[in-house]
Amino acid sequence: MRMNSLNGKILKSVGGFFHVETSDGVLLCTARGLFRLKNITPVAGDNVIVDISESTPVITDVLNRKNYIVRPPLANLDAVIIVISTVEPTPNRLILDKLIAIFESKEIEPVPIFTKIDRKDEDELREIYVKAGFTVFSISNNDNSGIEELRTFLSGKTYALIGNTGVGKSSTLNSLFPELALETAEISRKLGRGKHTTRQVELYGLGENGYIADTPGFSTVEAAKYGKLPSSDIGLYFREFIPFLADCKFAGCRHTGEEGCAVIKAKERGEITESRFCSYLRIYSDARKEEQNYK
Ligand SMILES: Nc1nc2c(ncn2[C@@H]2O[C@H](COP(=O)(O)OP(=O)(O)OP(=O)(O)O)[C@@H](O)[C@H]2O)c(=O)[nH]1
Ligand SMILES: [Mg+2]
Ligand SMILES: [Zn+2]
Repeated sequence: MRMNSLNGKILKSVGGFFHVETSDGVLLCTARGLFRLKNITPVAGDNVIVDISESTPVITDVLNRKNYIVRPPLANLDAVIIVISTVEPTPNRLILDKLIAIFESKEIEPVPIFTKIDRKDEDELREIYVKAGFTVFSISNNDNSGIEELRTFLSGKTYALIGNTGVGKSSTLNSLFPELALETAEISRKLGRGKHTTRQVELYGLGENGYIADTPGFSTVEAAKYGKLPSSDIGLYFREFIPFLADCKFAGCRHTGEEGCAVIKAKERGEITESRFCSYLRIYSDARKEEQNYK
C-alpha cells in the first residue's frame, strides 16, 4: 500500500459517492475510473483501498470479495437475516425457501426471523425452520420480546437484514440499537406513497469489526425473480436433504418421484417437512422450465 493510501470498508453508496470507514474516520470518496479499469462497481461491505492524496479521496481498489449479492447490492456477508412477518405482509414460504437456497449456494448463513408475533403467533412457521436445522428468532418490536436473544446472537461478523417491504427490518434494528433511530412507516402509508421507507443499503458498525446492514424491502414479484440456481444443484441447498442424498438409488436423483429416492422416504417418515419439500419441487421445476427455454 502506498503512503497516501488507507484501507477502508464501504458503509453506503449515494449518488456516485461512497461513505468509507477508515482509520481516519468516515471519508466521502469517489470511485473515478475504477469501473473502466477493473470492470468493478463497489458496493456496501466492500473492503477497499482509498487514495487520499487529492482533495477528494478516491477508491482505487476493491479487495477480493468473499461473496456478493446483487439485490440488495452487498459484499462480504457472513449471514443474512431474512425477515418474515407473521402477518401483513403475509409470509410466503416458497419465497423464503428460494432465498434460503440462494444464500446457501453462496455460503452465506440464512437466519430466518419472524416479526409481529404480538399480532399473530409464529409456532407453525418456526417449527418448519427449526426442524430444517436453522437458527431462528421470533420477535415483536412492539413489546421487544425476542430482541435480547437476537442481540446476543450478533457478534463480530457482517449481517444484512433483508425481506419484503413492511416486514419490520428497520423496526428490528431500532429495537436492537435504539440510537440508530431509523425511519419506519406503516404499510398503509408505504402503499400510499408507492415507495419503500428504507431507500438504500447502509451498514452500521456493531463494534469488534461487526456490521449490520439495513436494506430496502423488495416486492413479492421481485423476490420471486431473485437469483438463479441450476436445477441439478437445488437439492444441495436444502440442508436437511443432505444426510439422505447419498442413499438415493440413482446417482442423478432429482427427488421428484424416482424409484428408491431417500429424500422422499425421509419426507414420508416426517424427517423432512411437506412444506420444505413442496418448495423444493416448485423451485426445481421452475429452474428446469427455464433451462429448457434456453436450450
Ligand atoms: N405489531 C407489530 N408491528 C411491527 C413490528 N415490527 C414492525 N412493525 C410495524 O410494521 C411497519 C413496517 O415497519 P418497517 O420497520 O418500516 O419495515 P421495513 O421492513 O423496514 O420496510 P422497508 O424499509 O419499506 O423495506 C411499521 O408500521 C412498524 O411499526 C412488530 O413486531 N409488531
Ligand atoms: Mg426499512
Ligand atoms: Zn432422491
